[in-house]
Amino acid sequence: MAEIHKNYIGGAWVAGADASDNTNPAKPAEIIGTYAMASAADADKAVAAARQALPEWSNTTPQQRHDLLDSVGNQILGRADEIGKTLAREEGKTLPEAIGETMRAGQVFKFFAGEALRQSGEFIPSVRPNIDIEVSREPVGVVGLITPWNFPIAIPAWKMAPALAWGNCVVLKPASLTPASAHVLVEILDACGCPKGAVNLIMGSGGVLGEAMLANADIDAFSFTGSVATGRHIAAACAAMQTKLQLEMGGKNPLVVMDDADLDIAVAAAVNGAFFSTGQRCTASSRLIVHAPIYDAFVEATRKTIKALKVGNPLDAETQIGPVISPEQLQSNLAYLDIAKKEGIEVIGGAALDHADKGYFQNPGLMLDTKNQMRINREEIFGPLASVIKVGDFDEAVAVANDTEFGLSAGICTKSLSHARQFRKQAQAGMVMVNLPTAGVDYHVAFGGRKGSSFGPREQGRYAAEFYTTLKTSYIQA
Ligand code: UN1
Repeated sequence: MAEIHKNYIGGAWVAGADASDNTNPAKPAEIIGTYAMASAADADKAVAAARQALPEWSNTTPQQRHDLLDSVGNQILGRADEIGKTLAREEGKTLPEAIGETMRAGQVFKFFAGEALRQSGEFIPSVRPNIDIEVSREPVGVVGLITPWNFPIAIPAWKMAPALAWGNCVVLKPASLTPASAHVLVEILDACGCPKGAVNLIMGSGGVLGEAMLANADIDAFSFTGSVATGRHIAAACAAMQTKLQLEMGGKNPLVVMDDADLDIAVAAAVNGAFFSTGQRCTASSRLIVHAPIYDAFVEATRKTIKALKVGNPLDAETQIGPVISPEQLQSNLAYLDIAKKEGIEVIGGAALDHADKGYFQNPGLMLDTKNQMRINREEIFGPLASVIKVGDFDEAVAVANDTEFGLSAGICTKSLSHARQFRKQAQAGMVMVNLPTAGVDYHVAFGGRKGSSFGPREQGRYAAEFYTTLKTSYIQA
């Protein structure tokens, strides 16, 4: 029998109630490995193990926490090629994208190793005599992390590293489609001497494990990245239990192209933002809002670039776009194309590809001359599809960009300092990009959005302290 990759609870590798095969979306017959599926009881054990480890881990010195995170970061960086290959095989992004994501995970650990040393408080004189005030930060406690399949190592890393840096214990539930990358990450934590129970990994169904975690009052805070529907469900459960919450959900990110843009930069930003990582990024540039005078030239140049993109096996050196994650996702993408066609929209590309390996391949697709009110421009598609919307002037571009229930990232391509400045001020989004794709973010600064995209404090950089610590204000009378 094939080896089963186990859950990690209280520092021990433990079998689950069941197991499932992790397959390659580029070659569904290829099994990457068999992964344990934890039960609801395992989830409770993982939470209990984290709770038990908390007094010791939260009282380690900043040096101890730094050293653990730093060596985890070094290990990840040293094994980036090998881990990236596993990631590409289970998720489907290209090998350079997968290695890049793995490096990002390593850099995140190194960054938060430094943050463990930089923790500080405030000393404030009281308004009353002979009293001093100290405002300090303490760990939140046990944090539940639920992560998506599209960044299967970077997102677990950017939730786990700050949690550990500031003395919290963790229960991680990675997406059931991509357990291998999270498993490797936890193996590295174990090998680097992470204390028993400080990190726990439970793999398997979100319905079973997510619900068990939500019902467990011993989890002090939840950080979730995934769909809007699941996020709202988690929010309702957390509100009822007064559990601290951070949500990162969908996007319908606008990329505005003004007629004063450098056309090459604009096309490169649009193609990268919309189609790289197979468009499976919450930061994807899915609405290309194009100023009428440059519309025809932009569409023509983008059409040429898309036609030349090589869709194929992520491990092949010439591949630029890997497969879609699953047959269900592919069907959903194709259904959106049908919706567009029924509305009379012309579509360039977008067809599913017949492939010898029966992978879930789809050509990148561009929907032309769409209206912002159409369903394809309201809902997140999460595939290699983008739409183009023509606008008459800058003010209309901004109005269309902001006319969405989401607000994660917004971009503009322009050579005008004034347009760039106005757009940065007016965009209702957590992140603004000038002459760049809406996707592709740094690891050391705040990440997150507004409106329906996000809820709670930002992730990443030192801003992550808002979520992973809680304030204490102490009054001391001498
Ligand atoms: C990026 O664009 O570099 O799930 C990161 C997502 C985001 C991460 C995007 N949380 O797509």
